[in-house]
This record gives sequence, C-alpha cells and structure tokens, in this order.
Amino acid sequence: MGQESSKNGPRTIEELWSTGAVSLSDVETWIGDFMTKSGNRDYFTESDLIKHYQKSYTSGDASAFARDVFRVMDRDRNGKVDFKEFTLTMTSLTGDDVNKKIDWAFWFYDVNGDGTITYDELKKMLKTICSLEHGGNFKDKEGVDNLVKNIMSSMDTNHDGLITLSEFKDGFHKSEFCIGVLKKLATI
Ligand SMILES: [Ca+2]
Ligand SMILES: [Ca+2]
Repeated sequence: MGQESSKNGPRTIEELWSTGAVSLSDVETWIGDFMTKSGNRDYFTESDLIKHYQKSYTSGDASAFARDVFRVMDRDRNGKVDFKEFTLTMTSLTGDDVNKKIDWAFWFYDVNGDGTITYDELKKMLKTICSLEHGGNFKDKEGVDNLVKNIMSSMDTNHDGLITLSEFKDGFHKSEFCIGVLKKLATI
C-alpha cells in the first residue's frame, strides 16, 4: 500500500514539465546525475548505486543506504531504475512540497512496504545511517536502543508499536534524527 499514490505521478518528461513544478535547469541536472549513475545507459541497478555512493562516502559503508534508496526508487520492482523512476524521486525530494518529501522518507523507513514503521525497521534505519557515516563500527548499542525508543515514543502516539504515515507526518518535525535523514536523502 505504501507506494500506491506515487504511481499517479507524471509519466513522461513532457508531462512533468507541464506541471510547472520543475525548471529546465532541474531537468538538465537530473539528466546529468542519471547519466553518471547509469554510466550512460537508460537505467541503473542496485549495484551501480552502491558503487556510486561508495565513492561519496569513503569513510563509511554506504551499501545498506544505497540498497534502501534503490528499493524506494525502483517503483515497479524490476531491479532497474529508469529515468522516469529517477525523476519521480527527484521531484519528491528536491521540490517545495514537504508532504512529498515526508512520504518518500516514510517509504524509505518502511522496509517491508506494509504501510507502517516498526521498532525493528526504525532500528535498521538507524544502523544504516550509522554505517554510512562510521563504517558500521557503531559500538554504542545502548545509545541506538535509546534513540529508537525515543523516536518511537514521540511518534507512535496511539502506542500500538507501529508508526503510521499520519503519525510519521505529525511527529517528523520533532525528531532531529528524522530531519537529518531527510537532508541526506535530499542530496542523493
Ligand atoms: Ca524499475
Ligand atoms: Ca513496515
């Protein structure tokens, strides 16, 4: 259910353009980024994206982060991200619509795509971000557990152990960690 609404986005560059939400320079930038990631093919794969991030995050391990970004980008789950899928991500993450950004971040956390974020999914995401920055040598296990508990308790307002999209939207701005992750996602 998580990604249902995303399928209603523009299907072609012309359609995207006609929405008026993107400029020519945005599209030119995305074409350049896409060509770099895909090596001038008409798609890129998970391993292409992993290699790409490994170059940017030399002090950490970017593979888990790249896998999660790829999972959300590859909307039809065919193992390839084409230019349309790439631009749908870029319009969500770089546009002015905060709701779209938070939707995208929600799908990023919702690893199994069932429409809710569990304690384990949140913990996995925290480890992924720590690996990205510190190479997976995150020894403060108690610190991770406490941070996950704090985020859960501030967002899971009905205390059923699950964060829904609506709870995520309400609680997002209260979590420095979640805001920090979104800033990272905006640079992909
Ligand atoms: Ca795809
Ligand atoms: Ca889930």
